[in-house]
Amino acid sequence: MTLVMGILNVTPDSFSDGGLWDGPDAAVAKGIELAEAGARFVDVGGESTRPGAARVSPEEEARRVVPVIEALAERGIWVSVDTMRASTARAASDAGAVMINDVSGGLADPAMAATVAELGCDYVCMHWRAHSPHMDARDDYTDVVAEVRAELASRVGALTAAGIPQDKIILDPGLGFSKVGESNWPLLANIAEWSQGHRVLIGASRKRFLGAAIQRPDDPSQREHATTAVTTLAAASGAWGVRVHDVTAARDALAVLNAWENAKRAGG
Ligand code: PMM
Repeated sequence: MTLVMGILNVTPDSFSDGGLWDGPDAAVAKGIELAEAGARFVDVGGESTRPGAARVSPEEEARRVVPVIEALAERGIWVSVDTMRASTARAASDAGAVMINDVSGGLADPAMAATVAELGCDYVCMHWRAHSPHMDARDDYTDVVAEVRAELASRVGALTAAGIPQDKIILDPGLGFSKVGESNWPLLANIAEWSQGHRVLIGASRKRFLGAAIQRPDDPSQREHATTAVTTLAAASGAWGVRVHDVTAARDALAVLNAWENAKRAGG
């Protein structure tokens, strides 16, 4: 069954939950809540990647995430760290993180691939073209599925050359990253065309393109039902995981899908 990754942004400025769990105690409590709601992983991030966001220093990023990861890992919760930096990936792994989630697929930090190879953990390689201030301008595809497939294949080549085994690499289409509106949908509708046999993670939760689709563009908190629809469809298309803010909503959708598919298998 598709697993759920719960989002825990320990940042003052993420687009949906920024500032809410800013500070280790509130963040740890939120992480425990996500795990209790059924998140297989809690994805801890210390640097916002919202369009236009400025970077934080490596020291500040580690200061935000390490204590939270330690506290969650101590409780037996599986933590992934959402970082583009090899130094943060290593500090997070030392603190107990079991997976590295890199929205740049190794492009932002040339040391990332070798570091992950050495850590020996699972690695989410997301499709990415540019840092936040420049990413919207890079939504310039002629065939988004073919280009994302080729660019991910090139990243997989570089990552495996650095020593990361193929089967440790999870691919993510990077919804909303250099994909402003319509570019997102073909990637969701054609997962098998770009995923090249890898496990697939889908991160649609509350993103702008959902606001556009439901014609309520302004408030991310109004995108929850649309997110749940994407969760259901992504799972039915074989996604390995979904990265979401509302874990209960995702788990409910997956339970419904599971019951549906069981009945289908059992026949009429
Ligand atoms: N999206 C965001 C951050 N990290 N990681 C992966 N693997 N996939 C995503 O789509 C993704 C990500 C931005 O959203 P947030 O501000 O809600 O964390």
